[in-house]
Amino acid sequence: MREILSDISAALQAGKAKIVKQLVEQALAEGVTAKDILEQALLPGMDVVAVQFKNNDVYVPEVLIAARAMNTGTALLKPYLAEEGAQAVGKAVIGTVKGDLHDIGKNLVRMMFEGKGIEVVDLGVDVPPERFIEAWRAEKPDIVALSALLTTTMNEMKDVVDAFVAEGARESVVIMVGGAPVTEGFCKSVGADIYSVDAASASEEAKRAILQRKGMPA
Ligand code: B1M
Repeated sequence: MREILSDISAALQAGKAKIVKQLVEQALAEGVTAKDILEQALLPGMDVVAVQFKNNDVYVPEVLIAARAMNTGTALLKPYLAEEGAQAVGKAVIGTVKGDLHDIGKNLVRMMFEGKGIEVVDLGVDVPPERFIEAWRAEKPDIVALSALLTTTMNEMKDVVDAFVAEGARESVVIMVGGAPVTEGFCKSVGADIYSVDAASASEEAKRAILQRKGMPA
């Protein structure tokens, strides 16, 4: 099992999406769990790319193809990350904030939400505040989930919170924030409700918040 996990990680680092796909399918067929594939192959593979990027050993094009390979791999895990018989508990609107094109973490949060039975409307990346408001009007979600990976774009989260205040809708949604530069203190400072460090805890917090809103036992 270790060997196939390190092969998946190596293929991801090399940006070989087709090979990642084949190996992830093979690992699943061999009984390796989706959680192990995510936590012991895909995420560590992306961590290696992140360090190389930071050190200028690789550049945007290489990172982009590695990111595509990562998204190909995680998409295959989606059905396996869903909880057995998870019932629809509520609805979330999710997006990466304006100016930010990073979507791997946001996609993981979406998958984990879906795994908890939360219906997700995914607005994609580079989403301006007014688009979150439009989605709120159309979808009436319980949760609005914001992702940001850049120190320059995390401040957009405040603009989204402010847009909900201006709309008179702030009390009608739970606003969750996350992404590498985001912290609990930042969450409080922009007036959001919940900060989560990773996708798994975000989905647990989201489910708890939805059940609480509906007065159901968490
Ligand atoms: Co970008 N990039 N990037 N990049 N990139 C970072 C973020 C950076 C830290 C790399 C570095 O220099 N060390 C740096 C930001 C520095 C800073 O702001 N201080 C950076 C930079 C500078 C840039 C560009 C400006 C580079 C350039 O053009 N010169 C540019 C900006 C483009 C833009 O957005 N406008 C850019 C571009 C790109 C690519 C397009 C090449 C690619 C993105 C492709 C894609 O997403 N489809 C990319 C990538 C892949 C990265 C790194 C290497 C990896 C990010 C990632 O996907 N990690 C990243 C380095 C790093 O993070 N160490 C980097 C894996 C993912 C699973 O983790 O997204 O953190 P993450 O999600 C986590 C948690 O944060 C959390 O859950 C996940 C884990 O379960 N989470 C949430 C995320 N959202 C959440 C929401 C929640 C709760 C939890 O609730 C709602």
